[in-house]
Amino acid sequence: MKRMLSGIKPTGQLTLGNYIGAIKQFIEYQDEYEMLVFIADLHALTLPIDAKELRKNTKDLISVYLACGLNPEKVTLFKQSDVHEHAELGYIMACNSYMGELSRMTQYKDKTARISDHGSIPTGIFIYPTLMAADILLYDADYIPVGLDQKQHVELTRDLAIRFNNHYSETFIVPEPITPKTGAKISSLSNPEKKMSKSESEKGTLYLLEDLAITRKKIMSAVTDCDNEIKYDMEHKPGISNLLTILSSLTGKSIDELVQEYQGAGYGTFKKAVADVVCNELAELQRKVKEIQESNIIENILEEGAKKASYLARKKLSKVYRKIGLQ
Ligand code: AQP
Repeated sequence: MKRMLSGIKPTGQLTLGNYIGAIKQFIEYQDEYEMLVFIADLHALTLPIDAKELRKNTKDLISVYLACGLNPEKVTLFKQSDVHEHAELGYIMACNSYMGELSRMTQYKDKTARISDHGSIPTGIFIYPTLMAADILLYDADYIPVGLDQKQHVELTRDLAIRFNNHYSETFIVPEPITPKTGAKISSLSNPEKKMSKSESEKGTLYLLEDLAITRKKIMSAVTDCDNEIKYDMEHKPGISNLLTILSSLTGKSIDELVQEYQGAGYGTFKKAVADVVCNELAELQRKVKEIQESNIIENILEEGAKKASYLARKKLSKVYRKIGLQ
């Protein structure tokens, strides 16, 4: 069975972008692949985060994974910081990478551009992709399901794996990214040119666990154009195209079908339809999250997951140590 791995960082409240671009894919693939899904809590430290908030986000993230249908009997679910080999191989990957290639990463450029002129840029943002490469290569993952924003990091991981294999002999599987056909990039509702992000504007971001009256309000006031025609055109009508993508991802209907269905309906009716579908899906999700958080199953699941992941990680890291002369 081929292996698949992915993770999300608990940097803030999870968004509909994380759900459509990542989590929904994990659920689809869990029967087909041997899956490892982790909480990328070390990655959450790349920008300053309060300890209490990190703990809460971590608990919410594992609850969302379970509420969405990730089955711990099939999927190894664990916390990155519980498996110390991630940080160790991360260091080796940093030594195996070049400053030039890391500074070309789009996410690094975007995130540093957002830090004010006076702010210092944390080193963690710079070496984020080398830790991510370690996350992937530790487990010999064949496929990495990601949204478009993370594809470049998987490509760098491939380069690092090939470089290491060439230098020290065959050690790592070279992974391939998988992006969803629809929903690989969900945009902000208030600025559809930009990605919907945990750390972006609250008005443009739909949070999975927020009050649904607020969710509905944000969708009804999503930025669109003024020609009132429901049509997919990312360049000229990014707002409506984004809403079509969201609706298509959640209903399973194709964009063409939806365009036909809402022809002549007007933006108000269309937005209401999107809001109904999103709110129904999130209401069910929120109900399950509450149930899981009241049930005390989380600790056991993470403990079991960490044991399984550590076993694999230890074996791989020891092979790496032998190759490079540390053992
Ligand atoms: N807007 C999005 N559309 C599609 N996929 C998305 N993902 C994130 N945003 C979108 C996918 O979610 C997974 C986990 O992402 P992450 O939290 O580890 O990192 P990120 O991509 O940096 O997510 P955010 O929400 O933008 O976090 P912050 O604001 O903290 O940087 C990945 O597979 C990602 O592609």
